[in-house]
Amino acid sequence: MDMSKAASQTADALGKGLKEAKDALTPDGETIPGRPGSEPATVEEPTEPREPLPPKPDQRGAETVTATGAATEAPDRARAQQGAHLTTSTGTRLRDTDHSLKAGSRGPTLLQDHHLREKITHFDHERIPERVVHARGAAAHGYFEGYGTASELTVAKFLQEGVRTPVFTRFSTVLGSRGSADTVRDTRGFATKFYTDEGTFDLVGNNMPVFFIQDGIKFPDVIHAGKPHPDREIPQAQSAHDTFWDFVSLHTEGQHHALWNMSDRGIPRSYRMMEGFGVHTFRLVDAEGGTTLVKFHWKPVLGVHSLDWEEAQFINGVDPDFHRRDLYDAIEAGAYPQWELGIQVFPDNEEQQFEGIDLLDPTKLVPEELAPVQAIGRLTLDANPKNFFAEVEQVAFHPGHLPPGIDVTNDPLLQARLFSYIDTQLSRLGGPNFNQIPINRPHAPVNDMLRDGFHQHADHEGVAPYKPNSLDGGCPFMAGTMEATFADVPVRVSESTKVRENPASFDDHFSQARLFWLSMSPVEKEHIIRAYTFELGKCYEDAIKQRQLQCLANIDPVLCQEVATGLGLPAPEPTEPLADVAPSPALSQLNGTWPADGRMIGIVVDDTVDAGELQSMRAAVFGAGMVPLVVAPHGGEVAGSTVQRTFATARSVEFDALVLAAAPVPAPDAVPARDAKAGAPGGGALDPRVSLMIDECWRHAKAIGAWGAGVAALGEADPSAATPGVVRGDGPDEVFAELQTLLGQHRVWDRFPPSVA
Ligand code: HDE
Repeated sequence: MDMSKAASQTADALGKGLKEAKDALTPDGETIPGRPGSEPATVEEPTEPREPLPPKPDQRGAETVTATGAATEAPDRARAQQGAHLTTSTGTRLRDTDHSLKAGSRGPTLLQDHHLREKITHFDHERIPERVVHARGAAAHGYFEGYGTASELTVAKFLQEGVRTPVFTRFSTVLGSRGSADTVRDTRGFATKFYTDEGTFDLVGNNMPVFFIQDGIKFPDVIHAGKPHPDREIPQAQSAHDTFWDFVSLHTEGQHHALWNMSDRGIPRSYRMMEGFGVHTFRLVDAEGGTTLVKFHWKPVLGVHSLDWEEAQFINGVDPDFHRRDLYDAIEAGAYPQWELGIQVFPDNEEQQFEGIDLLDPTKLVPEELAPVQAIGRLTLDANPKNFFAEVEQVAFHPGHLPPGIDVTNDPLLQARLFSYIDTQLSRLGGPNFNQIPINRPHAPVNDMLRDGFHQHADHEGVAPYKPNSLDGGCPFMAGTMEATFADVPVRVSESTKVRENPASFDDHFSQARLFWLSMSPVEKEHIIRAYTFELGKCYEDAIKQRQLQCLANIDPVLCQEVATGLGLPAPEPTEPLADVAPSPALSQLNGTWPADGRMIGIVVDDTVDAGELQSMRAAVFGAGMVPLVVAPHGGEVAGSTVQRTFATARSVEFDALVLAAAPVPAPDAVPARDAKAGAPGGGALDPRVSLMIDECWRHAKAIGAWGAGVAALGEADPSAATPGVVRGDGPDEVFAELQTLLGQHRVWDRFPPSVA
C-alpha cells in the first residue's frame, strides 16, 4: 500500500476542510448556527399564499432514486410538500383546519367530518417503535472518497482511488430511549451507510473497539441488564445501577468493554471527536479471490476528546440535545466533520489469530503498535437532514449489507447480528419493504424477486418473480463470475461436532482490560477511578460492589484500591495472576494537538465593552473556524454585536473556552428568587452568574482568557484562577492566540495534578 500518498491526501483534506469552514464563517453576525427556518420569522402572521420555503442551505434529503435504485431527474424537493395551499392527503384544497364540522357552533361534532378524522387518525399513528437499542441518535449526509490504498486487498469499488460515494452516518447512544439525554456515560454507535454503485455497504460500528459479549446469544442479557429496571423503569440511559453491575461482574467477559465505558470514551465531547470501530474482524476479497482479515477504524481529524464527568451531568439538564446540536451546528457553520477510514491488516490463516490474539473474539482488540492502522479513505459529513423522522428515524442499517469485496467472519457476535438487523426492522418499520424507504434506497439497480408486502413502493412488471422461468424471458439472470458480484468466500469449515461452547482462547477476560488500564495517562486513570466510584456508589447492593471490586482486583490493584477507598469497602486480593502485558500508547487520547474547528467560545461582555475590541475577538474566533457566542446582561445588541446568550440563559457547559471582555456588575435580573444561579457566591461587584460561569469553566479544565476590564473579573470570581490555562493579556488578539494553543489540546488537564502514576 502507498501509505505516504494516503497521508498527503489526508493533509490536503484537512487543509480543505478547514478552509471551507473559514470561508463559511465570516464575521457578519449572520453565521451563528441555530436559526430555525430558512427565512427570518416576521412579527405578523404571513397570509399571502406562496410556495413552501426551501430547506436551509446546510440541509439535504435522501437522493431521489426510485424504490428500485434507478436515478431520477427529480429535484431534491420533489418529495417535499407541494403548492401554496393546505390540502387533504389526497390533494384537495381546504378552507378551514381550525374548526371541526359541528351541528351548530356548540356541537356535537359530526361523524362525517372526513378532514377531522383524517387529521386525527394520522396523528394517532405518527409514532413507530423506537430502536430497541441505539434509540437516541443524530445523523448527517456526506461522502466518502477512497484513497485506492486498499486496492490490492479488495475489489470493493468504493475503496478504489478517487471514487466518491454518497453516505449517511448515524451516531447514537445505546441504552437510552429516543428522548433521553445525549451526554450520558455509554458506548456510542457509529453507523455509516455507503450508497455504492455495487450495492449498499453498512459499516455498523461503535466508538469502542470491543464489546461486552463474545456470543450474540447473550445480547438480550446484557441489554436487559443495562436498560432501566423493569419494575419502575429507572434509571434512564445509564449504567450506574445494580442490574448492569450485577451482570458484568458475574459475566466477566464484559469487563474489558465496561472499562472502556468508565474511561473518558464513555462521555465524548462531540460525535465529531470520536473514533469509530467495526469491532469484528471482517474479510476483504481481492480480484483473484485471495482474502485478508481486517479490522475497520474511523480516525477523527479533530482528535478524540471528552467531557468532564460533572460537565456531562450538567449538560444532561441544561442541553440534553448537546451532541445532536453540536453535529448540526458544526455542519451548518461549515466546519464539516471528517474521519479517515483505516484498516488493521492480518493474514487470513486457519487459526485466525494474530500475535496470540483471537481475531474472532470481539472482546479483544489488536494494539496499533502490533498492527498499524492504514488509511484507505476519507469521510466528510457536509449536510444536515431535512427531516429527522424521514431520514434519521427510518434509516435501517444491517451488517449483512455487504458489497463485492467485503465479507464477514465467524465471529459469533457478528453471526447473530446478521440475523438481528433485518428482523428488528420488521416491527420497527412496519413490514419487509424497509429498503424502499427513501433514505434506505440503494443507488444501484435492484432486481430482487422479493414481492408485495406492506408499503410496497415498487411497481413490479412481469409475471414470473421466480427462477428458473421462461415467461419473463428468464429475467433476472445470475451474475456468474462477472465483476461486481458478491461471492461468498469458500472458507473451509472444519469437520466439527455441534456444541454450545466457546473456544478456549475466549476464556481470558482480564488481560486486555489490564492492557487498556496500563495504557492510560495518569489523568485518564483518575477519570476512570472516579467513574467506577460514581457508578458503583449508585448501586444499592454491597454484594454487587464487592463482586465488581474483585473484578477490578484482577485488572489492577491500584484501580481496585482507589475505587474501594471511595466506596468505603475493603480492596480484595486478585484471584488470578495479573497479566504481563505491554501498554499500547495509541489507546490514550491525550497524546497530541488537534484542530479546534467548530468549538464554541463564550465571550462575556457588558455595555462598557469596546466595540472594536469585541469585533476583533469575534473575527479571530471566526477566522479560526470556531463559533463566538456573545454573553451579556441583556438580549439584543451590545457594542454593535448581537447577543447570543444572556446571563440568565447561559451556562458554562455550552462553551469550550470562556473569554472575559468585561467584569459586569450584577444585572437587574440577578435576583436569586428569579434565577437561582444568581445565588452563586460572587465577588460582590461581579454578576454572580458570571462568577459561576468562570468557576465551572475552571473546574471543567477549560481555557479562560481575559483582557482589559475582564481581568478584574478573574480576581473577583476565584483567586485560584491563577492556575494553568488562565490567560491574561493586553488585548483580544494576544488572548485569543494563547487560547487557540490551549484548545489544540482540548482541555487544560494539568490544572489538576493526578494522584496516581
Ligand atoms: Fe447492534 N443492534 N446488535 N451492535 N447496533 C441494533 O438494529 C444487535 C452490536 C449497533 O443507527 C438494532 O436497527 C445484536 C455490536 C449500532 O440505526 C438491533 C447484537 C455493535 C446500531 C441490534 C448487536 C453494534 C445498532 C436496533 C449482538 C458494534 C444503531 C435497531 C449480536 C459493532 C444503528 C436496529 C442505527 C442497532 C442488534 C451488537 C452496533 C436490535 C443482536 C457488536 C451502531 O438489530
